[in-house]
Amino acid sequence: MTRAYLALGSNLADPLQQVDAALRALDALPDTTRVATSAFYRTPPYGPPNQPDYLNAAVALETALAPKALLDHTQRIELEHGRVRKSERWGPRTLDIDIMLFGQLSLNTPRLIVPHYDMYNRAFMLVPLLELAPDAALPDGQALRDLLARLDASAIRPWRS
Ligand code: 5RW
Ligand code: CA
Ligand code: CA
Repeated sequence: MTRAYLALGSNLADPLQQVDAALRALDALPDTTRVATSAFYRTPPYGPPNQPDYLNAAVALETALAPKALLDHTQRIELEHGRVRKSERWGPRTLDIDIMLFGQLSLNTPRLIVPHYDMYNRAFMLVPLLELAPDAALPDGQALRDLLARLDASAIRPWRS
């Protein structure tokens, strides 16, 4: 069994409902248990401006799935929850599920890069992850709390404050 951490994001079509549906879909994955879920955070959009705030959260799974099988499932869940691929890169989306960490695995393939290629720059990924795993580290040993300390997390708030 491998401990994997996923990042969830939504900024369209009632993000709370989207993420709630995603959690139920993750609970239905074969050979996988959801062992922890972070609080839900309200985060300002990075990337293209003029899109709604995001709901971001993190989930810890114990899974016997292979990384690519887990990716197949998370992409299926995204599509089942109304995600439409738009031409605009990084545009708003109903549901985004990213694999942040998969045990201590490092993987760099065209379809899947683990750890998530930019998580160390994204407070909206690190804050929820560190809530679940304060001692989490990259496969090279870098403590994620040290990486977060370099970022500005001041705009990250509870979804409902
Ligand atoms: C593009 C992330 C540029 C950081 C992207 C960048 C988001 C988000 C995206 C999310 C928030 C990828 N996904 N903003 N922007 N939360 N707050 O999940 F610098 S698009
Ligand atoms: Ca993402
Ligand atoms: Ca994604």
